[in-house]
Order: sequence, then structure tokens, then C-alpha cells
Amino acid sequence: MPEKRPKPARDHNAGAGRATDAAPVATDATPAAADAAPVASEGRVVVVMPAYNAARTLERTYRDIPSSGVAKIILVDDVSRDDTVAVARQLGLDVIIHRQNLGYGGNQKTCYDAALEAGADAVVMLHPDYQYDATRIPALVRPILDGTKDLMLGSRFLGDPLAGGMPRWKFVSNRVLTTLENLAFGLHLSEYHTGFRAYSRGLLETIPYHLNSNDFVFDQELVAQAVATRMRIGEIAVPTRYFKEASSVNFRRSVVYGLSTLRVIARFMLHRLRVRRSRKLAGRKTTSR
Ligand SMILES: Nc1nc2c(ncn2[C@@H]2O[C@H](COP(=O)(O)OP(=O)(O)O)[C@@H](O)[C@H]2O)c(=O)[nH]1
Ligand SMILES: [Mg+2]
Repeated sequence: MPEKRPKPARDHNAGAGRATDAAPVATDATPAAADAAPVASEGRVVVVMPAYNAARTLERTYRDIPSSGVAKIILVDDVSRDDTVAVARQLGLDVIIHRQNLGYGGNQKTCYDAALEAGADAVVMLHPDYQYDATRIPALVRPILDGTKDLMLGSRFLGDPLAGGMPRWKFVSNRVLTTLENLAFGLHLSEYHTGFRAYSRGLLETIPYHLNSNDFVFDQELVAQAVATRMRIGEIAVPTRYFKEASSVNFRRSVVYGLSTLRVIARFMLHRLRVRRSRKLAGRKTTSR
């Protein structure tokens, strides 16, 4: 349930734009308040939260989102079995409710559709589980608003994730997958598996993310698509916290995720080497970048 702290005056969710009735979702957007978008001069930032059973952590996550520079916060609920929707409504978020559980990737498809429809220039994806330090949002979106990057990753590995409580087996598997992805993508990133990212509007309009998996590997497919369509990718450090509610993915699901990531790498290589073209990696339209 929400904490008792008084709610500060926020200017989120002001202005036009809300998700409408794309199946399989029902919408519950906050009534639009005053029309002023606080960051109109430098770009409209929309934060999206793919939520599943986030009632116990949502308010803490929300409180850390800077109120200036964020025009709208959208939460997509994937049929949570707890009070996520009630808490989100109480906080005044734009809430979109899936009619059936689609999974983490399916949830993000709805998030990005809604953010684009809300007129976002930059979209921040933030897990509502209070794992990532949301006060870092301005630093994360800055390169996107500047027009110097299309994808920004909030990296746990630029700091000390073990000190933050990351289990050692997650640390090791992240290192292995990240090394392989760096080799395949020709990049030098510190990690690819973070739940704190930002995208440019151009990236989301170019990449056919609807073709991606509805499961956790969605995030890895999206990075492969960004590389294949020559998007500019950057990263900043983000402190993370590990506690019970912040980590529900168990060992078995992580193994499936790891194997799926290896498949994404293999498909990317085949596409790059022109052995087998992938529609997912081709982009919706040609980009000049
Ligand atoms: N839509 C959806 N999201 C899920 C599901 N399981 C977990 N999530 C979300 O996926 C995100 C990552 O999961 P989490 O357990 O925090 O992973 P970890 O922190 O990497 O161990 C969280 O924001 C969860 O709310 C699911 O079945 N459906
Ligand atoms: Mg988590």
C-alpha cells in the first residue's frame, strides 16, 4: 500500500496525449490538467513503467522521479495480482491495464505505443520495483534531448553491483552475456541487461519492436535492432538496490533468458553477415544516421 508521506506538488501528466484503445488494453488516463508541458523547449520526456505486482515499491519509485523535466508518467499493468493499479491511480499516473497477462516484453510494447502517442521526444523505461535510482533520469535523457544519442542505458556495472546486493550468479552471467554482446555488436558497453533505459522518438519509430518477444529477451532484441539500424548508444552509471521485491526472476527463468539472448546474438550475426536476413533487424524505414 502507498506510504503515508505527503504527496508533493507534481507537474507530471500535464498536457495532451494519452494512450487510447489499442487492444488488448483498457486505458485509464489521468484527466489532462493544465496544458503546459514543462520541458517543451528542449523536448518532451515521458517515463514508462512496465508493471507487474509493483504495489509495494511503486510509490517509492515514483517519489524519486524528478518532477521537473518529465512531462508524463505512464504505467502499464500486466494484470498484477496485487494493488498496483490502485496505487498508481492514487499517485495520479496514467494507467493502462492489459486485459490479459502478456509478459515483460508485451508490456513494453504497450508502453512505447502509449509514449509515442503522448508525443514523447524521449522515452525513459523504468522498472517500478525501486531497483534503479530514478533520480538519475535527467542525466540519462540528456544525450537524447541533445540529439547525440538514440539509446541510453543506465548501467549497474559502471558502479559496484555486488555492493548493491546483486547475487553473484547474476553478476557472472551478466558479465558473460555482455562480453559476447560486445563482441557481436562491436561495442564496449559495461552491460546490456539493465531495466533503466532511455530511447529517442526516432529509434522507437524506426525499430519494429512489435515483432519482438513478449518475454524478457525483448530488451536484448531491442539493443540488437538499435545496433543493426546504426543508432547511437551510450551509457551512464546508475546505483541499484537488491531486495526481495526488486527481483522476482528466478534461476530457471534466467537460464531461459540467457539462452534466448544467445539466440538474439546468433540471429544478429547471421543478419550482419547477410547469411539470413531478419525482418526484426531491418528497421521500419531507412534511417540516414
Ligand atoms: N509484464 C510482466 N512483467 C514482469 C513479469 N515478471 C516480472 N516482471 C517485471 O519485469 C521487471 C524485471 O523483473 P525483476 O524480477 O525485477 O528482474 P531482476 O531485477 O533482473 O531480477 C520488473 O519490473 C517486473 O515488474 C511478468 O510476468 N510480466
Ligand atoms: Mg528488478
